[in-house]
Amino acid sequence: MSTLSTSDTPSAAPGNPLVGVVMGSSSDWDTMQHAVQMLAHFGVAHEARVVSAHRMPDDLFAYAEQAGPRGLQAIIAGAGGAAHLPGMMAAKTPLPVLGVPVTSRHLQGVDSLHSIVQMPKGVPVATFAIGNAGAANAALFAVSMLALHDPSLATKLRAFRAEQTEAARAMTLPV
Ligand code: RP5
Repeated sequence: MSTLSTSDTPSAAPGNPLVGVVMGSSSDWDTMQHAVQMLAHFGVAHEARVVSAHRMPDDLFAYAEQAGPRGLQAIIAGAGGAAHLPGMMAAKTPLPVLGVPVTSRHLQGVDSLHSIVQMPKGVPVATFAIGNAGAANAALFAVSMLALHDPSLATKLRAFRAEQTEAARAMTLPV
């Protein structure tokens, strides 16, 4: 990947991505854009790119190895089918990896879910729901982690939750 820094030095400069959003194919974007939109909503610096586990294994290893030194705090990884990307990413970095099962053509993402959630003991991937909700929630979970050390982000997260509470309280039924 030509856009990757090769520096070993941790980078904390403002604007540098804190969350990496990776996916196995551009066909995953319809789902994974919901993670990116959520990070953008909270003003969390992020990046998004295709890193295919089976078509770009060397790039996957390079991304994982450079993620920490580049200053990433978490990686959201989405893939479909035999979804190796999140697990292999977790195998190559100690950073938190949040896995998003993408709906697949033949098994509707149950294959993706099982591939991601069934990590053997010792190398965890935090696994979210299949599809758009999982992508959005993975981003919200990353926001929650970052908010532990960012009071301004914590305030935004509380406001986001309060909006949902108000919206639910305002719900009406047709009876
Ligand atoms: C996986 O295979 C990707 O994550 C995607 O969900 C699925 C299909 O990829 P394409 O054939 O659309 O590139 O690697």
